[in-house]
Amino acid sequence: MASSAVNSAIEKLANLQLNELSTSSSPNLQKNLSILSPEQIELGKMLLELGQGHLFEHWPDPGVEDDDKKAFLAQVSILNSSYPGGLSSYIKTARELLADSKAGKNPFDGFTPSVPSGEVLTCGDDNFIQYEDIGVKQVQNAAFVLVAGGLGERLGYRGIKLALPMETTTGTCFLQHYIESILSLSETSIKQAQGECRRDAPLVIMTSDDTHERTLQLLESNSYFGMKPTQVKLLKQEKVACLADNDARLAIDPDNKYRIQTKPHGHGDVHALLYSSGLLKEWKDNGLRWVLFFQDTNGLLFKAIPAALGVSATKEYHVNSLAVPRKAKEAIGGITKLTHTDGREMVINVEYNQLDPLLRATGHPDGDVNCETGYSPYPGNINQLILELGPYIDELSKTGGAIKEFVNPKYKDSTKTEFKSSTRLECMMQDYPKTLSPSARVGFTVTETWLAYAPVKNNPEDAAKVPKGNPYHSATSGEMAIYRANSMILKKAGVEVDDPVTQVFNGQEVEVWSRIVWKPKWAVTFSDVKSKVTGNNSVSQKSTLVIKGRDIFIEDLSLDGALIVDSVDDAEVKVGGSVCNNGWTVESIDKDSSDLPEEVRIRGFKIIKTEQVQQLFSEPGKFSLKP
Ligand code: UGB
Repeated sequence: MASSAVNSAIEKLANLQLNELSTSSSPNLQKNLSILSPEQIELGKMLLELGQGHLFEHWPDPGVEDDDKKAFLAQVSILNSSYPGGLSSYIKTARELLADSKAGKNPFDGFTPSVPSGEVLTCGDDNFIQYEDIGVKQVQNAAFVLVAGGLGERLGYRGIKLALPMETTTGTCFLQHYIESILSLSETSIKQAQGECRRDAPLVIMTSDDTHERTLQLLESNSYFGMKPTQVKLLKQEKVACLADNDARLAIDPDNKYRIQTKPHGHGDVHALLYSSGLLKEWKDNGLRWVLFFQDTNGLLFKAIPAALGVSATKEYHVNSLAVPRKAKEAIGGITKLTHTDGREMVINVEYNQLDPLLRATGHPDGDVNCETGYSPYPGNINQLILELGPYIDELSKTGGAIKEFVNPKYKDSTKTEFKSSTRLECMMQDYPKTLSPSARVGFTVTETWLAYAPVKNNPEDAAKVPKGNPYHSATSGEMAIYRANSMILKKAGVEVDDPVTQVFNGQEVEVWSRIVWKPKWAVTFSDVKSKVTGNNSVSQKSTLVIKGRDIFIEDLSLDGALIVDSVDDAEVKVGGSVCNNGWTVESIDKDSSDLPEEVRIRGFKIIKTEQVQQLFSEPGKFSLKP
């Protein structure tokens, strides 16, 4: 007993001497060793070894602000454990990337860009319908991953973007629409692939400290919008440490000297999080084959998913990126074929801020410009990725999900020795293919913009400054795009829909189509729409048509006003005849009027509900609505 006490005392003394030796470069840390646990001392030593002694320069004697010192090391512990390879790896990469940036090294050095070829789809034609059919069958083998950790600084909305109404005719928010789309697609998939096993499609939502609580609350206060809570998993990404200078010295938070300043690391974190969560393996064991990634505010994305999944399955793509024709200088990346002088080739997204310099450096003196089609020759990446699960797991087993990072410091002057503000490493989910071997099957699928892409990213002031002809990517254009897409789809299905009128809201000129909205349970594919619309139908421009029930059939309807039809799942309703009323109108509002909610102000208009035919069929059976 006595000898073990002596041994332990000797050991403590030896440790103390060792710790004092290895912290001698920081007298302030050394003075405080007695208040720290062995783990905290290890973290402190690690920081010193990584050249981060400045973090202790302001540390007072033991007894003063001890809790703050411990909280600081607790944060260091999180920063260390949440980054693959820990802080030492982060700082090493940062030093390399900062040196490259200072030297003006082009990340695409040695690569020549050219226009790649991919699958181009036209909504409604036979090819599209065929791919949709194949894709829908595959949905039951798919998991869905929504990246929603972004703060949406460009939009400036105070809430989380997933809670924003996608359109204000029904007020459905993005998350509700996404979840209902997944549920309906799964339902259709299971029906079509008769006899095969039934399982609930998993949905992962990547959140961050900026969005996590509010995302959870949105789900919980709406009963997960009809999904089983066990179907949905939230994975929270951590922010990464900010860098104060070219030596990658960690930046101290200006508001708290005992915190390292942190900033988001980018949507690329999703791969490491999925890998470390163990979900990928679980999905594989459950027989899943696809992982579909998507972003927080694109109300059209599910219109292209079935066909794109059909392309993935047919062409056996390991990676399939969805794209739309891109306007030069539009803030979306360009899908580009890069060929290296050593013969390497890859098809990859070149981010919008890098495409112009890359083109100029490789013999295209005009940079990022439109070609004779009026669009950039490089398809625009809309960051909806479809990955085949097997090869994805194989790759992640090698990389742990780490994605090639970049750094984008804003220098004070041309000497590039000081930053205007701290910077950090970032990574993007679409950079995943960068580490793949040349044998990987990487492709992309282009669909029309009106069908697949209408993000809500820009605040009204910035949207109004977008060059004429380029998309606004605002709440105004995002909502109008929903009406346009639904109108165009009905037109393709044989309905006479009036041409739109042009109006200006929040300084943006937009096409205002009939306000046609349907729930995903009514139709998730073009074939669904076609099967539910027969005879001679017409919808005037001033009209609003809202279809909420599953088995609602539109037959010989003439609509000039507002019509809202809902039904329970066991009711079959035929809607026809002539509906004429004063309807719902779109009225311009002042974006600065403080008595309106922010969701309305950022659109510049509101819907005035004057008169409508509204009918709910709440009993099972066959019904007809012919006003
Ligand atoms: N996001 C996160 O989950 N975590 C983060 O740390 C950051 C973002 P932005 P960006 O298709 O529209 C991307 O900011 O970065 C989520 C592509 O890089 O809206 O400007 C965030 O919540 C670009 O190539 O987009 O540009 C959101 O859901 C182009 O394709 C998503 O990541 C463009 O999107 C995107 O974040 C586009």
